[in-house]
Amino acid sequence: MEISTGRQEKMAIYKSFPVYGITAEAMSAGRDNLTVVREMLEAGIRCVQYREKTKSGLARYEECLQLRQLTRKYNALLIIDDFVDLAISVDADGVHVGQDDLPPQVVRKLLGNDKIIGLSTHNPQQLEQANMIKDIIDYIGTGPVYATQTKPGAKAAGLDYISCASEHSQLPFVAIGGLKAHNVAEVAKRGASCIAVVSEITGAADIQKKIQEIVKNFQTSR
Ligand code: TZP
Ligand code: MG
Repeated sequence: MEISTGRQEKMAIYKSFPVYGITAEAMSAGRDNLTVVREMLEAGIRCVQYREKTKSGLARYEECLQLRQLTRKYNALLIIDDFVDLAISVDADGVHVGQDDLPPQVVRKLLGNDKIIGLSTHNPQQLEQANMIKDIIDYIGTGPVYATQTKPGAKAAGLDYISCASEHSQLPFVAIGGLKAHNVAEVAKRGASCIAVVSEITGAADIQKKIQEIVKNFQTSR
């Protein structure tokens, strides 16, 4: 399958900032997702994933309609975690799926060729499988790097998995899991060029300042 210009343009936006933002309203110090995402966008984040697993379908839809308007204002991507129907309904830029979600090939059929697809991977075998479908998906997630409360039950993949992705991934990858301002330098040293930081950002008293700190610590070690 040929990579469409729509997908290429979206991936150029994805690559334009080193921090990938993800919503987690339950870890947002009482603020709603719209408020938190606005702060992320003001700080320069250009790729926002909507990840809300327990809200109702209607609540997710109404919230994503607002997030779609907001992300468009900033020329930023809106990626939906898990729910392909929601992504289509709000004209999001793509979908992020895990190993136990709809297979990427099926997601690609449903979304068409202009949207981007991200796939979570947790070990070298899954990374090799992602390489084999590199014309179907656009990027992979690699982690959890460290243990995290944000994804209960997930076992840490460790820093060595980031080195492995740097060496072997044929797709852009975003390191995720337990990343904080104080440890992103380690991940940069293993060759990552993009990091997803969830609770450290959503829970920060000053979100913009926290993002600046993360970017500074990450960039100086690359
Ligand atoms: N996938 C792997 S770890 C994770 C996801 C969605 C959550 C990471 O959250 P945090 O708060 O940055 O550790
Ligand atoms: Mg999922």
